[in-house]
Amino acid sequence: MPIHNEDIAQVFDQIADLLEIQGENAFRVRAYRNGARELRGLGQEAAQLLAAGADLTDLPGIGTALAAKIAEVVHTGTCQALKKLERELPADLPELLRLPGLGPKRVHALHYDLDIHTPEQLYRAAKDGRLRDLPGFGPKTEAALRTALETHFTSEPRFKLASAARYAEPLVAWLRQTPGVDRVVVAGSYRRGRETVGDLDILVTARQPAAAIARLRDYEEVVQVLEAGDTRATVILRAGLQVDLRAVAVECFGAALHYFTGSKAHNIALRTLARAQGLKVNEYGVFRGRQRLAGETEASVYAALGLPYIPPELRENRGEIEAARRGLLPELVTLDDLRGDLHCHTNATDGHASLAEMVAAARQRGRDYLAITDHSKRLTMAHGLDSRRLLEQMAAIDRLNERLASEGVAFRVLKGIEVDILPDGGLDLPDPVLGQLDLVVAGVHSQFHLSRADQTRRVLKAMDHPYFTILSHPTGRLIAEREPYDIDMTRVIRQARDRGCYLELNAHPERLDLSDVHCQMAREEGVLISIASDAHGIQDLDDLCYGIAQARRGWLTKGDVLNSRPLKDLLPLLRRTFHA
Ligand code: DGT
Ligand code: CA
Ligand code: CA
Repeated sequence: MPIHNEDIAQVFDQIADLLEIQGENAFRVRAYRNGARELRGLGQEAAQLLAAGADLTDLPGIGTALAAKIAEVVHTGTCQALKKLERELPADLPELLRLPGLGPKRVHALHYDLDIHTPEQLYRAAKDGRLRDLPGFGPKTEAALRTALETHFTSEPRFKLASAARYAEPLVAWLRQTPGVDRVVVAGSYRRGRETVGDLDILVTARQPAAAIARLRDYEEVVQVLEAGDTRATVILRAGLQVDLRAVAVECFGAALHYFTGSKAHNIALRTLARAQGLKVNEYGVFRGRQRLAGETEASVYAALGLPYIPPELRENRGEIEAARRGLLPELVTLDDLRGDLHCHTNATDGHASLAEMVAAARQRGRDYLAITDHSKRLTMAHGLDSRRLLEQMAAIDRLNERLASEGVAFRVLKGIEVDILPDGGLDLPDPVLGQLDLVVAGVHSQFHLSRADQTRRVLKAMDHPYFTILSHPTGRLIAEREPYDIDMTRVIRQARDRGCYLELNAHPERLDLSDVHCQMAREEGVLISIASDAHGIQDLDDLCYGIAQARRGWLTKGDVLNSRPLKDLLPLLRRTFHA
């Protein structure tokens, strides 16, 4: 297996976490975190650079120690320094880091002050009220951990869609190479584009199903075979992800694909509709009595019930069957519909590619525009821009645009900022500066715990601001890590409608914020959505595909998406018609 930059970055992140848990000095910890960030933003594979004889210490943030470790991981697949740290600390300790609200500093306190190193011990301590007095904890954290641990013990782990894709894609490619295998499709929640996936449900058609099953068992990431029959198997991959494989007959493929794509709620609703027509639907087809009416394709299954094809992302029993019956299904937005990206960072703040590199990468991806929206000054950790530095960046963008125009390139760099929304609803930079930008993306980055009334008031007030254009990551949630802040989204959406501004669907795989349901609400109110990467490096520009999956689940059409507009139509939309 080739070693990807992401694999090495994960090793560095783990080292940084373990060092921080041990209380190592911040400088060393940061070196590994920077190294991980650098690797993720690198335009090429480190393994290829090494093979070409490149000196990795030429990369920013990579010194001799890190370069040696990159080479070690590339050549051996492991890292002795990480192994050593893992031996020094209890094996279950890193698992605690996955709990919401627990970073290395808090895990350090749990380990060294209370000798806690398993989720079970932590749960007992939370129940006994022993956590609240630890430094950095309090009664609120203690209660939140207790709730989180209760679900931790009762629920299976779920994988974020992007992470499931990292395992699914090479596995599908592997299965496709089986002689006699024709179709290989991942069904289930993965195909519906859900933000997290419990397991992978793979369907194949094959001349000899046994060959496909054998090929799966041979896959080098399979660590456990739970079940293997003639036409189906269940295995566990090294990452802990379960895979269900089923071989089905060609003439039933559509019916099986439909059945195993789900959702269960959609399937049940569809079967009810079928029964009312005297029909029966199962994984083999659509039947009237013993006569089989359809099943070779999914479209034939829907057609037999008198319905148009319903895209997988809509199959959640949230009104899609009724809409299909009435001919009111939306024509869902696609990745090709996006003309540009309205949220990204450069190394002027916490990004790791330069302005020129980000622009070149966006052009390479066939986009027509890219808005540069670095952080504002209040985010000191991210080295946020003050007025002076922002004006300098704007001048640099003007020069870059002039150069592109003189070369006859039809691409526009838009001048923007991701300005901090202050706790009182003010914006973190003065109007005379904001007014010179093409757009102002504004977001909440602090005080997540305000009451619902205060948080809502804060955001509504910010939107009253004459230069406010787009609300970034509107609820602040991080999937499986941080709950959304308590905010009245109905009022936020109506305010956006009334004030002529927009909401972002942040496509970062850990955010996917707006949720699908809120996208649907925004669409109903006629509020346009910006599907934005929030890229902090070149590779992140590709995350738009996850935003598209979420947007489709939220019923969005091309017309509902701000950045589906060509530049000439976009620019007037960015100019606010409302003035406070
Ligand atoms: P997940 O894996 O938890 O993210 O969610 P799914 O939707 O992939 O669910 P999974 O893997 O349990 O099952 C895959 C599909 O198989 C599911 O979406 C619909 C279908 N299915 C599973 N069990 C049932 C059932 O009891 N009734 C019906 N109608 N369909 C089922
Ligand atoms: Ca599944
Ligand atoms: Ca399954």
